[in-house]
Amino acid sequence: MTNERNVDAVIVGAGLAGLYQLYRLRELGLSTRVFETGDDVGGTWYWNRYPGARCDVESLSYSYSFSPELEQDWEWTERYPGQPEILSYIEHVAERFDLRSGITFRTRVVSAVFDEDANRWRVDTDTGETVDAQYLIMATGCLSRAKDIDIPGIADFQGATYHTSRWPREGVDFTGKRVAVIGTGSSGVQSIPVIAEQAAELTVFQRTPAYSLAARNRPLERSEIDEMKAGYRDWREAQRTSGFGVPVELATRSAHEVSETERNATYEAGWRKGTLVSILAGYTDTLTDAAANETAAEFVRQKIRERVEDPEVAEALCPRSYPFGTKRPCLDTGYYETFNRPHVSLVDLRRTPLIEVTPSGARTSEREYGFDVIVFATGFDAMTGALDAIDIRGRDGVLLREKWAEGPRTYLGLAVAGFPNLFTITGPSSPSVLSNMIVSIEQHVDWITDCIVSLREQSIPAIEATAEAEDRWAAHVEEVGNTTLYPTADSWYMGSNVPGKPRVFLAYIGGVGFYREQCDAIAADGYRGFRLHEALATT
Ligand code: NA7
Repeated sequence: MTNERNVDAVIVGAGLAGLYQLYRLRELGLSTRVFETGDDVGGTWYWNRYPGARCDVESLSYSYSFSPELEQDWEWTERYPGQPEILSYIEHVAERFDLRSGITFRTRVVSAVFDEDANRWRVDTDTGETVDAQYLIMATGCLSRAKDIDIPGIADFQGATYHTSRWPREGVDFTGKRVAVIGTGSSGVQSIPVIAEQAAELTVFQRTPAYSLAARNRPLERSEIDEMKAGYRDWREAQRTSGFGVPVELATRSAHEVSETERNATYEAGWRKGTLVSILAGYTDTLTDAAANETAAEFVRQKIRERVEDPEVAEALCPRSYPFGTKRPCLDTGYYETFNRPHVSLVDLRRTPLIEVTPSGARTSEREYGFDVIVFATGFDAMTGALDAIDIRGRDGVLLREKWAEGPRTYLGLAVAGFPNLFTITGPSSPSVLSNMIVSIEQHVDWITDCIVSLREQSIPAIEATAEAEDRWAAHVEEVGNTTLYPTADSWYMGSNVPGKPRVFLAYIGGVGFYREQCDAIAADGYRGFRLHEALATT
């Protein structure tokens, strides 16, 4: 029923996380409402329809593992799945498990208030519905709220503007148009080559260059699909115990232990594999030692120089201001080669800053440009943006975003002290964006589901992280983060892409497998670090 007002659980969001959570709770026979802003399922893959949008994890790994039949039946066509194929997959899942019937679309949750006497959440939506639920499960995504675009003059621009994460369903025709793309993270790097195919002129505004690696995307061969399907269970297990949710052979040596020739041969082999981590995984210290990292960074820069004909443009495209891998690397198809095309140009905003958008284009410190269309590929208020956008009030009326004013604090990225019965799937301080998301999503959903089962078996009405456990987890996340180079970069992992956002490492780099062990041990230990509110009287 999608109109019940009093349910066991409300799930916010119908992307990969919300759908699987709905599936699991329904299995248990719990009454559930799911609210989704979009008019269909898909979350990230519903909204990010920009040309060239593609997952940077291989399709055979970027898929649900919970149903062996699903994993055998579904046929991926490409090594790296494009957005339309992923969305079809998610739609298939929704159809196959009859999930749409449990979702209220075109509805945004605007507030959720915890009632301490009843141990329940009151959830309000922008359509005026109020629903009462024992558990509130946030499946709102890590990269779902676009960052406010902080460039003056946008409102006066006479042409069309688009944000990559809110792309029109019907697509955009760039034929004959003078197009600007602002931003060169994954969304820019993926869309720029495709937009260049159509546009009359394309100008790319780059503030910080990405380290982008050639994806070597290709159709999947029958034999590799069959091989994966034959051993899928073992592969899934290896994913769950791996560092990043994608099994890789672990390095045993430091980059300093080998000669430059040997190092470059290792990097070359990684480059040929064409995965996000294949160069990073070459040596034990790529992400922990600045000098070791620099050897890999320079290898990638050299590849950029080989792909770009104009040496000046190539240098401008070479990242230098942060270590390789400390901002999520990109996987591209023809990105650098696009700058060899005569109608494509690069504006280096470090050299000539962007002053404003004008009615007819944009102005840098150097000159004015005329455009018909501006595409913003300017990124997200990652990890906390979607949660902060909702008025979530816990114990004593405390607002979650106020509690998080100095940076998010959670226990395991799953729960928050002062917010009983609230669960955050892939929340801040969990591996989430530092992993294959779908592996982390399944782990969190399974953990939350088991937790709910345990609470219900013991008639415990509420569970709440303790402030001490939360403090210890925050200290651990920070400590582990500080053993790496991640905190040295100005990245969205650190919150530093959003002006005024506290600089905190927003994800846990302890590794997917190690993290899972900790979560499981805490559950096995009677939910250590959580306060279980008194069992209900059984009389
Ligand atoms: P990202 O990776 O945050 O990239 C955003 C890009 O936009 C980045 O190059 C930014 O430069 C640039 N940017 C942001 N604001 C401005 C302004 N005001 N002026 C100029 N340039 C700006 O977001 P994506 O959507 O590409 O990718 C997000 C993740 O999705 C990605 O990592 C994958 O996991 C999938 P900056 O670096 O801030 O100097």
